[in-house]
Amino acid sequence: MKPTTAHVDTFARDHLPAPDAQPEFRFDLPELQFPERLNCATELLDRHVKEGRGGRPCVKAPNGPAWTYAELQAQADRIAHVLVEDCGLVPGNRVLLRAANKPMLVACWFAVMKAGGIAVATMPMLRAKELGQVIDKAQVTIALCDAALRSELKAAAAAASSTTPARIVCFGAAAPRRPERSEGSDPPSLETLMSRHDAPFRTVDTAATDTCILAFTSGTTGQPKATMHFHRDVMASCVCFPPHVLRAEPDDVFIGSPPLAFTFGLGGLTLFPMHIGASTVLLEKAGPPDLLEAIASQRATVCFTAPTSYRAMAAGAREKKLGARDGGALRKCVAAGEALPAATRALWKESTGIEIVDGIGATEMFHIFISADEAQARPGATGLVVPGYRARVVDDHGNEVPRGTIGRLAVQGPTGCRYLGDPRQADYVKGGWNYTGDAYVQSADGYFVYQSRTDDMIISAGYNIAAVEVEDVLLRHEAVAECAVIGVADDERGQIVKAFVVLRSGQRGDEAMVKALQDFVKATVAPYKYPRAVEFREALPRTETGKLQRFRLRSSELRRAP
Ligand code: 3UK
Repeated sequence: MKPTTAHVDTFARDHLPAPDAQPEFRFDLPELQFPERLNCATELLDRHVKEGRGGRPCVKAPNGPAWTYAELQAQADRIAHVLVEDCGLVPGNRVLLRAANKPMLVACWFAVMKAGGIAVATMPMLRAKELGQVIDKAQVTIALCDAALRSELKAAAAAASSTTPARIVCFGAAAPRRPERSEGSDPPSLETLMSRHDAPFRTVDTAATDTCILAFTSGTTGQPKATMHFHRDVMASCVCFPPHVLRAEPDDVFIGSPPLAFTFGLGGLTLFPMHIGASTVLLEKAGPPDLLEAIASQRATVCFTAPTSYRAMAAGAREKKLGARDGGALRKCVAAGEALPAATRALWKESTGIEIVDGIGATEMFHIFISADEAQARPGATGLVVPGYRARVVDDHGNEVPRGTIGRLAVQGPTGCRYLGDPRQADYVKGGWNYTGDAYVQSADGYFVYQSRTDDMIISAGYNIAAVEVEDVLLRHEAVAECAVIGVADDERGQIVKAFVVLRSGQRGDEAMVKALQDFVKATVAPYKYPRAVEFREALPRTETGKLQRFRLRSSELRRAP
């Protein structure tokens, strides 16, 4: 009989939360019945080649390589050989990946999967301090790094207290001018090592329950948390939201902004297209202007990005006629990461004809678990529970509250929270349910309406005020480019609503503008929700994944208090 794991290095298994601290996993759909042995690289990559689709386009960069499925497989196979034969990887080892979104990062990711390793992808923007925390926490032994990003990683590896210092192999360096001299001093590049291997690599026969990625949570304060996901979880993410809500086709061309180190990006820009044999365009720079340009030039059809990015692209999208309605190629747009304001949904629809597919996901849950397709979309609501998941709104004791009542969101499904050796497991998972930290209201007909992070609800003079609702109103004002609303301490009212506003260019942030915005809110929603304080900013603090960092706005308020 085969052992229940292919891992020789048992680090991940040894640091799983105790069984009773884990959520209950549910496999309620026929497509969620996974075999005991499962490797996601076999399913997402090798299978297409084996079944004759090797010549189909798979992954490209606008100014870089364009690989078919067979070509990506050949690259991944060479890298897997390098990992095993040159770097000594054994199944279960953690491999840190550091690069902007590009085909070579996807090849490295699949190489790790094929070799039975555990991918620890990192956001390109991370600095040595954060990378050091990742190396220590994940006990990284090997790192594959874009040469352009190597200096911070080298500094991190040198400073890390990890007992097994990471071996760093770099790729993508400009060809050295005098190769004969640099060969001696620098370790060989990944490309050099790859050129010595051209045999196919036999994908390791991993267990469905072997951990294959450690995904670090983004944007929070304090010690980073690493979530653990199995080969089975990766495949589960491909058979819930994508076929039941997104419904993309093999001829679709995916594009978007989230880094592949963020599970939103990994799913939307690699796993989901590859599961159906479609293709994906990866952008190293994917700010709104770059993304807009690339959607047009690549004739992309499915886009994954954050709500603010849609808002920032709306005018350009109309000009460039991106939407299928206007003769463009774009036909499906997914927003996640934070609440999609109804104003942004409406703006994007006017500009492109496309109804955005909103979806809430989380690093802990791997991907989207509440969403709505174009036909079911309801402005201001996230949507309905995605097939394969269960969700409910509960009180502080875990009891479901009546429809229409605000409470905590609790979720169960085929994926769920497993923090790597972390006592905070008990904050996210209670009684078998995952608590995402979001406050929601469920409508009588089942729609989930986002209210706030559970710690973001503003309570002013006894009123519950959801920050996103006030933001949505402000975004409808013509002078407002971006905004964020928080509660700040107030002697008289407990808290007051404060808005941080980024104005459109040409608008003046003066007293008259403050008054205009306040009056606008009072005229649109219940007047008690208006922002008593308004501050104009050049920009708002965001994570690399585009998520607003309200805690940074809150802490800037605390520091200013007398
Ligand atoms: C918030 C949303 C309202 C919410 C993610 C899709 O964002 C992702 O993962 P993170 O771990 O953050 C999770 C938290 O972000 N959020 C995400 N989407 C929405 N709030 N409406 C939404 N549509 O607070 C959630 O708890 O960074 C999103 C897929 C994979 C992901 N990792």
